[in-house]
Amino acid sequence: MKFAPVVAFAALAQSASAHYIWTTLLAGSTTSTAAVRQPLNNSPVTSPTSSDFTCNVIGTPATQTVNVTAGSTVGFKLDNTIYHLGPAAIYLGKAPSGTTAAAWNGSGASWIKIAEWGATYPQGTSGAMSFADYNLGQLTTTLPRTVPNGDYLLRIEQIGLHVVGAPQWYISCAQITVTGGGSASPTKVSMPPYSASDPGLTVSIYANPAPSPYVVPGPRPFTG
Ligand SMILES: *[C@@H]1O[C@H](CO)[C@@H](O)[C@H](O)[C@H]1NC(C)=O
Ligand SMILES: *[C@@H]1O[C@H](CO)[C@@H](O)[C@H](O)[C@H]1NC(C)=O
Ligand SMILES: [Cu+2]
Repeated sequence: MKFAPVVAFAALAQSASAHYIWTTLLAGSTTSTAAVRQPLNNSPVTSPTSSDFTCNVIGTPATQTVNVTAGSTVGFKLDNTIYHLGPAAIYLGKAPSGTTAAAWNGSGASWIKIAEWGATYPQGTSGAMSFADYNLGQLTTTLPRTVPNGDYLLRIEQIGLHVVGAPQWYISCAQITVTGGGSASPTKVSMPPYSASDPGLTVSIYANPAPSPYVVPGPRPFTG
């Protein structure tokens, strides 16, 4: 009985340290923290309608924009491993002509999804649904070869669904310049690309049997 407060404190400390930050851009052979708009802290964004949904609460602005050849591997490295069950996605947003990645805030219908990590079946050993990104420390994909040259924000989101009805978004944006691209013009969306009532957000990951099929929120990825 008298140890109960100590146990409660330990549990709180563990849940706080279980948050995480996408600190590092991986782009071809380049690794950069300076190209990432560094989040203020590891607290998640808690609503798609938050003004911080596009690029998180910025603590330190990016000081670099990294050149990336279309067709290269791009992604982000975490300061931890993905601790909360839920999907992840990488989006690519084109800075409007006449502006730069550094100057753009991500507004407007400028975004495509280029990768997603969804549910894996059957259920994980914890009794919850399992997800393809769970426990990983970095997520990467191929920058589509056919996207036009120019300045872009590369944005990652991992959505913790561990508290049913209260999703947590772990988001970062990095500034890149694409070279060697093409002339594709895939359909673009604005941020947020879905609403809080999306079934991919309201799902109970603890339901047994696991809900099926699970659809990652947002459009399907463009792979060029
Ligand atoms: C990106 O490429 C341009 C054009 O080749 C070059 O001028 C610039 O220095 C490069 N930027 C970086 C950060 O390497
Ligand atoms: C983002 O930039 C657009 C265009 O410059 C501007 O209209 C909008 O108010 C900005 N949004 C925020 C949240 O700063
Ligand atoms: Cu957490």
